[in-house]
Amino acid sequence: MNKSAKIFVAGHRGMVGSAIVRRLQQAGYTHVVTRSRKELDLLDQKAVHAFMAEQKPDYIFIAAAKVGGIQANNVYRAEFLYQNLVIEANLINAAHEAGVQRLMFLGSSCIYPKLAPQPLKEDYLLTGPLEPTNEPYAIAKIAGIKLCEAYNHQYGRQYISVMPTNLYGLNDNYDLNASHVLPALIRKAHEAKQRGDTELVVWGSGTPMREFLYADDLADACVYLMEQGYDGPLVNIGTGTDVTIKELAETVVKVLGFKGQLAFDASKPDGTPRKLMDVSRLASLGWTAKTRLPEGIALAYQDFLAKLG
Ligand code: GFB
Repeated sequence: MNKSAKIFVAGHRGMVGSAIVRRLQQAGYTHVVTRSRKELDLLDQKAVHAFMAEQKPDYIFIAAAKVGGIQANNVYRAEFLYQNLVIEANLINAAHEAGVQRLMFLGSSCIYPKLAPQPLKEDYLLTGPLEPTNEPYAIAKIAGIKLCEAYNHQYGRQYISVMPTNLYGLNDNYDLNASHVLPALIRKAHEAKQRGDTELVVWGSGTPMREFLYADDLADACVYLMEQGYDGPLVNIGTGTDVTIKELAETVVKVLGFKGQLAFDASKPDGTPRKLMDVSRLASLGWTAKTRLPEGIALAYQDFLAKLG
């Protein structure tokens, strides 16, 4: 990518989009284009087409999506399916119509079958039934991958798809009903410590296993792949190691200094038992994650505290 190339980052206010913008700016890219939701509603097909026709970016990163943790995915099933389908369809189709040649679409590890062998290889896509709690989101993301593949196949576009594992980092969502597990545990541990509680409630059994990638590492991988001119099939982005939710909770309370006990609320869903990414494709392209979990948790906690004011 030329340092003066016009690069549109869709979703720049979110955790992932803001990390990509930060990474691009650090690397000296001078023409990064962003639009707030007020300036450009990505659900509005006409507006997205007009924006794309006017801007004609050289590169696009699609980090805009309706996202959330296990509960939000499970409850707001219609919004997760509809909004994600429309956002990605508007952006990918408008990019093609405007003649944009290079685009990166960000998906999620939940696109893989619930009971796929571990670690999850890219080839396992569409080999079995999905995890029910996030099936709508996964179906929308799979449609996005297939849309990119179709434009590549039919029109010679270079629209690549990357599948990040579970993410955390700066600008995360700390709303306990909508957030992912890691920000939820940071908030719960912080508040429990402040109140002097003796117990912290963790959802589910604590036995599911998850892999956690710091969002700035993800952004680094995304920019790296674009800079390399990577033009192949979808690529997993993760660390290659996972922990149980119980181990995660133990790490969070240790980093934050909460001294009480963990309790497990079995009335909440566990979701998929395990989703560890096979990151060998990414490693063969020369990229590996850097931020270790306790260090990343400490950085996310600093950001959480800073935003509390
Ligand atoms: O991060 P999370 O919400 O999403 O939950 P998924 C991961 C695991 O942590 C589940 C447990 O087993 C939860 O039951 N957990 C424990 C908690 N305590 C909490 C808590 O306080 N809050 C939350 N949220 N979880 C999402 C998908 O699945 O992962 C999305 O729904 C997306 O589609 C995303 O793919 C990456 O890892 O289960």
